[in-house]
Amino acid sequence: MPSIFKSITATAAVILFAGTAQAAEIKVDIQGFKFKPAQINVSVGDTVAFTNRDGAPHTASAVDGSFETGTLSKGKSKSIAFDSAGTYAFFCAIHPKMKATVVVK
Ligand SMILES: [Cu+2]
Repeated sequence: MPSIFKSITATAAVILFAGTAQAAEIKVDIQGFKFKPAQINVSVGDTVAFTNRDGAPHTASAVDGSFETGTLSKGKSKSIAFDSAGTYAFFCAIHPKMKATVVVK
């Protein structure tokens, strides 16, 4: 095989690998009036899927207003994409003592 062809194939493999690595979806459960986990570590471009496991309704609402799931009833999910690095504190707008943080790197 000509070496230029090998090189192109290797480059394509690297691009494919990088593409899949960036598309992660991180699952966060809201259960027992807590966000689990309470600190969510993600990479830029990842999506966080919030799912309410409680009978009570909850939200995941950014303190700085940058994201908002709206009210999630039992079993409902909402996915939020994080496209900028930073630390995003959030809480439940219905039960403000429920707090957690998304750290995007
Ligand atoms: Cu709540």
